[in-house]
Formats: sequence, structure tokens, C-alpha cells
Amino acid sequence: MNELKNAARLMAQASQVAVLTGAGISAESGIPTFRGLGGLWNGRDPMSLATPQAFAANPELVWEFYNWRRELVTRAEPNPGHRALTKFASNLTSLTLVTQNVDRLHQRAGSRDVLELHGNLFDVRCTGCAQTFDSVGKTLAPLPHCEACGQLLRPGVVWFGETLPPDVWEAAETAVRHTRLLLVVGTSAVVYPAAGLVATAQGAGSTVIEINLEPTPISDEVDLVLQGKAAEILPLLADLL
Ligand code: BV8
Ligand code: ZN
Repeated sequence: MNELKNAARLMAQASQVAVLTGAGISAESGIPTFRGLGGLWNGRDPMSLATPQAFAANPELVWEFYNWRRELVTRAEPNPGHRALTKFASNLTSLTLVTQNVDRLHQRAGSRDVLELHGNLFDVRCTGCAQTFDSVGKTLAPLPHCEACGQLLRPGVVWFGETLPPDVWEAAETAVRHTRLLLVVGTSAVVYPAAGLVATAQGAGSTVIEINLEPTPISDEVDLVLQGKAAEILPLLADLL
């Protein structure tokens, strides 16, 4: 319990707090994590599907994967971990929420100005004219095409080998450079450049706190590790703030 109190004290003292979340914060909403046991989809490794090459080779299979995730996320609800972060925003001087997740559960929990480093499942983009539209609540065809130019649509996520949206990445790096405390929640910290934000925060002399079920490559480097479920720890932290 004193670790929790220690973390809450450090957060309350920090003039600026940034939070970096990964798939672990959505686990209690029933969304399989990328690399955990639930990380397999129909026996396929998501890593082999979340690439431009996979989409070029078999767009129907990749769309099946993303439509399955869209349905799953649409039926899911934000959990107490997502909701606790919205309470942080009102109790802290300045909070920037950066997520690697593509499920928009932070926004559905009420978080605003979320920096989505890897895009999201609902913004759909045309491979021809690059028009993007929000497909929330829409059922997409197995191979959706653009109404404007007829070309194939793609999920508005950042695939492996693709660059992150420059404006979002810029905003995330700037926020982490200026933060006094970075809270890293539910990420295996293996995907770059997102995971590099931890070193950026440390380089700027910030305190880094990690919340995760198990040790990760950054666990030995951070100032404090709160081991456990994000959906349990974050609400306790919010009550202490
Ligand atoms: C880039 C969107 C280059 C899609 C995602 C070779 C070629 C090209 C690039 C590379 C390469 N080798 C390495 C790279 C870089 C690559 C990379 O980092 N690869 C890794 C795997 C080695 N990165 C990229 O390709 C990036 N782009 O580098 O571009 C470039 C540069 C210049 C010019 C041109 C190109 C793009 C990366 C973005 C990929 N897209 N998502 C989709 O979702 O389908 S990333 C994907 O992984 C998800 O977004 C996910 O969020 C992200 C990270 O995973 P985590 O969120 O951490 O989830 P994970 O399952 O791993 O872990 C869950 C954690 O939660 C665990 O620690 C677990 O213990 C914990 N947990 C579980 N339950 C709970 C919990 N914690 C708390 N409570 C719980 N209840
Ligand atoms: Zn188009």
C-alpha cells in the first residue's frame, strides 16, 4: 500500500504528468492483448497481419482480422482503469494521455485530446484518394471500397514498418520531454518508437512509474513499479490523488 501512496505523492507533486498506455489497460474490457495468451487470432499472430505486406497480399484476410477487432471493441466497455484516467485529468495540474491502443476506449471513458500513436480501428482511409472517414457504428463490407474513387479502403491504423502520424508523434514527444512524471501502463514496451518515450522522459529527468501485471524490459529502469492490474491500481491511485 505504501508504494501506492508513494506513487500518488510523486504524481501530486509533479506539475506535469504524462501517461503512456498499451493493450494491458484494455485487457479488463475483454480486448485480447497483442502479445499475451489472447494475442492469437484464429491461430494467426497479429504481428503477421498488421503489416502493409499482409494487406497487399490478402486484403480480405486482413480486413476480416480488423473487422473482428472492430466488432469486439464496439461491444466492449471502458473499464475502471480507463475511467480512473479521466479522474486524474481533473485532479492533476496537467495531464497528457498518449496511447498505443487503437480501440478508442479512452475516448469512450471520457478522456479528451488522446494522442493515438498508432491510429485507431474506426478511422478508415482510402488507399487511392486518402480520404478518411469515421466508421463508428458502421458495418463494413468484407472488402470495403471508397465511395468517392472506388479504390480499396484500409484500416486507419499504423502497421509495422509504417511511420507514426508526424503531428501526433511530435505532440507526444514534446509532452514527454516537458513532463515531470511519466506513468507507463499495460505495455510490454517492445514496440518502437512508442517505447522510446520512456527513455525520452528519463533523459528529461522525469520520474517514471510503471503499472503492469508482470516485469517488462523497462521494469529495472523505472523509479517505481506497481505490479498488478491496471483496472485495480489506477482507481486506487485516483482516490489517493
Ligand atoms: C516504424 C496498430 C519505421 C496496428 C501497432 C523491421 C522493419 C520495420 C520496422 C521495424 C523492424 N524491426 C523493428 C521495427 C520497428 C517496429 C517495432 O517496434 N517492432 C517491434 C515488434 C520489434 N516498429 C514499427 O514498425 C513502427 N514504425 O518503426 O517505422 C519507419 C521509420 C521511418 C520511415 C519509415 C518507417 C510502427 C509500430 C506500430 C505498429 N502498430 N498497432 C494494430 O493494432 O493492429 S503496435 C501494436 O503493439 C499495438 O498497437 C500495441 O499497442 C502495440 C504495443 O503492444 P502493447 O500495447 O505493449 O501490448 P502487448 O500485448 O505487447 O503487451 C501488453 C502488456 O500489458 C504486457 O506487458 C502485459 O503484461 C500487460 N498487461 C496485460 N494485462 C494487464 C496488463 N497490465 C496491467 N493490467 C492488466 N490487466
Ligand atoms: Zn478514394
